[in-house]
Amino acid sequence: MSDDKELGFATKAIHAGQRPDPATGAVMTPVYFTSTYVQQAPGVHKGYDYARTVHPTRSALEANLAALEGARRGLCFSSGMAAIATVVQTLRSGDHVVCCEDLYGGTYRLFTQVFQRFGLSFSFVDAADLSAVEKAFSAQTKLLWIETPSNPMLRITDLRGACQLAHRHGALAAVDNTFASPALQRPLALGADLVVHSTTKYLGGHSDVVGGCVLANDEGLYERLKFLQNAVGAVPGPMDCFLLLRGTKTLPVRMERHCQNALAVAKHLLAHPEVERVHYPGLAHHPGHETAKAQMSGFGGMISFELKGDLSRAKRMASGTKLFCLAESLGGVESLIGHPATMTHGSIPREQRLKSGLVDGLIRLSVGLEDAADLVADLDAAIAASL
Ligand code: P1T
Repeated sequence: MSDDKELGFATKAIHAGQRPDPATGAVMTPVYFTSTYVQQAPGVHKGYDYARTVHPTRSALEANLAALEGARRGLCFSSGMAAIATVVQTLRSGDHVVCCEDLYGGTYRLFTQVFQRFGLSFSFVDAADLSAVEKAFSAQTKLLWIETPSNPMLRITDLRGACQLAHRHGALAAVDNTFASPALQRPLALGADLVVHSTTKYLGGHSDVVGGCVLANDEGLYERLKFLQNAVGAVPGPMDCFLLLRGTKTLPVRMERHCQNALAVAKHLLAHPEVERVHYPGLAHHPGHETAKAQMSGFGGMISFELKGDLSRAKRMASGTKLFCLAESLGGVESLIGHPATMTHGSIPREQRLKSGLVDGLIRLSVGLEDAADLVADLDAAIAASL
């Protein structure tokens, strides 16, 4: 991969990890539908022994994703949750994790309803406030877990400062970079030890595959994660890897348009008389705007906002759009609208949700690549109809 590291981001998106197939000249990476490989003698083979352990389509994707995040190593998983679980599985019973309090509901559920049963403990803090993060560390803290921008409040954490804090306390810093994608933010360069993605989202980009990945620079850490990838076995299939390789080729151009459209929608909502509050790091009033500007090259495609009026109005509005599909997930070419309190973040107790500002009426948008004027008109019509 060393030659790929010298190339620009868009070039890496298309070429990193991929070469024309030496056997046939096929330009696109073949989808190897095989679970095993012939051996010349017991233990004598071409480096491939069993497809859970190593798979050529997956290896191409892992090299591609590593290059995009500026990482030495990449590992792919069957979902974002599987990737996150594998990072946590590097810990031991008794270890403590400091986490941002605003985060994907499924991550909160995994931490509190699965891993807490195995003797791990988790503290959830406002990671936009580094002094709150610092206070949460104890002698047992082994991991800092950050989402920035966070899901769904679009909070911004100063990654350089947060990673320094983790290291000062002898902990590793892991960043879920799903909302930004490596096109807009590269946490390893800001001091993170691990980057995690739900590749289901911007990296795939077309809402047709579920996947996850972990990227790292440290060889020892990579070896521990690689061991778990094989020992636990939550690996993606070859077709999923192919779809993701197809997706990452257009990541830089898609993200540019996501950013443009989201900014146009956010500005429109901010000026709308029926809108109470807009959360988008690209808006000057957003508390994390300056930090986002310093550590991201664009503000992304995710927005959340509150309408004036009650919860039932918010639900009516979220059900009333025609172009925005009412659906979980994000990061695809098509626009989606969601109601976090009952959908993506329903597994977080209400008091905990409210602590991070996730009110019952919050609406979340994944702004797609359609014409911005059509998206704005769709939202306006749904807001008007919800009155
Ligand atoms: O869905 P999966 O590929 O397992 O990824 C989980 C995940 C991890 N991290 C973040 C920041 C996420 O947003 C997600 C999944 N999120 C949604 C499905 C959603 O609608 O928010």
